[in-house]
Amino acid sequence: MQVPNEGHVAVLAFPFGTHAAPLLTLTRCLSSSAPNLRFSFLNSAKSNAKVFSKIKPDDYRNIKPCNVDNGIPEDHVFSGHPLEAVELFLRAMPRNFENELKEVVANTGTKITCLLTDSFFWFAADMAAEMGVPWVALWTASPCSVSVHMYTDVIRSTMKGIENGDQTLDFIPGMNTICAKDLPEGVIHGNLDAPFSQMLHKMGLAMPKATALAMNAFEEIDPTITKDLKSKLKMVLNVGPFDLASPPKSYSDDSGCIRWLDCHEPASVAYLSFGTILTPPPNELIALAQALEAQKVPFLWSLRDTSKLHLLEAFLQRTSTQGKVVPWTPQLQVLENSSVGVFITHAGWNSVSESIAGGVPMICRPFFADQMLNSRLVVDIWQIGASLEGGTFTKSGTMRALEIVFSSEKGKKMKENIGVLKAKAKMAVGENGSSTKNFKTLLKVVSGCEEI
Ligand code: U2F
Repeated sequence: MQVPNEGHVAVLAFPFGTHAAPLLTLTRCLSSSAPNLRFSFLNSAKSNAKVFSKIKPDDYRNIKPCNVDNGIPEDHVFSGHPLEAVELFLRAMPRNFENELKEVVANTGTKITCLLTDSFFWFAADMAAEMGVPWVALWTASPCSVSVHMYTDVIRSTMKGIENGDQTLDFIPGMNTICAKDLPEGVIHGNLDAPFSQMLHKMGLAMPKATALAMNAFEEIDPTITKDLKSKLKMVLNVGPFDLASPPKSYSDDSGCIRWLDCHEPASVAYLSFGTILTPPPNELIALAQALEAQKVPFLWSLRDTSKLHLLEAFLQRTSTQGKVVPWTPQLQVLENSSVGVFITHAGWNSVSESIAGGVPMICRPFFADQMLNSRLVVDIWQIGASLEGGTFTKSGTMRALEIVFSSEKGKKMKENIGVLKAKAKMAVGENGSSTKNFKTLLKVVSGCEEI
């Protein structure tokens, strides 16, 4: 495909959770296909340092990290509220991005020809219109969850006054099995006026103005929702799963996780991780530890040192040959290792997607945001995982869930189902696959070759 010699793509990242990393992955895929384009990656200094430290300079020659103001006032003393840094950043938007964009244009002497942003940034619709350039939004989670935010007003008016959490969203295409209680907070429950809820609401309203909505998913995973989104938006481009489309060339494994996994029988190990933001409460961590020990399941557990404190020293000693507890794992490679038989997860989208790519069934313990939706998709729609009785970790409930995945007919079926989904994902990123075709279209949009 012919790509132009000029062009300057401004990439605007959301610096919390696992948002900037997949946006950088997509940027790297685009930049290696269009080496003549210039990419400026606008993100907080902290998040830029983190995401760029994981890749080699040779892999981002035409991508320049640019730091934006994180909105934290000098001498600010944090109160300990988990969303404080996020809310300060939201308050600094869009001014911080606008200021940095001016700098970037002045320093490079090249104007912006495309805005590629985290889809959270609703203000990019007007920004792009003013600049007269395309706006490409990346939704880093599932098609189902973005659809929920597009339908927020419909959900609010239809479900007004309904108290039953089991009420389904059967009035939205593809959501017959999704229940009110699966919705992220800020849609119908929780504080609808909180800055984060408002951002998501505005995002849903702004989305039809986007030139294209890109997603780290593949069309075959949710055809009904993808079709519906296509009928509402200018362009919907599922271009994932990123980890299959562009597997990392190298990884670091300081704790020797892969070596440890290699010493285990196929599909015998439980891998545990709860993403980058949350830690289950101490009582649940203890119940989980008791279940693993009682069930004698070999386990690899990604657990930050601060959370490890909640596990009794005696447990860690007793299970030192049965399990391995480390602060960070090369998760992609872990899930691809044939010894892993189950992934105990919070159902963050990246983790779900990586588990599908590895063909590993899940046990889901969702906590917030899109995690309840993802868990519903995993357990009831795709049937590639189990949930927990009562929704939280108890010793007996976790033992039961482990039994289901490892030793029941249902568990066998989950393994088959996830194998089928994995094969579809591989096809999607293959030579003539849907994600590959969508990526080519995305490349045209970003490089200015597509009529818009
Ligand atoms: C937020 O999710 P998180 O960042 O908490 O969780 P994931 O989406 O599952 O992403 C975790 C990533 O961190 C990696 C792992 C994933 O790519 O491979 N990782 C690792 O490499 N090693 C480890 O030991 C532990 C993790 C949010 F909370 C979710 O609700 C959203 O779905 C998600 C995406 O928007 O962002």
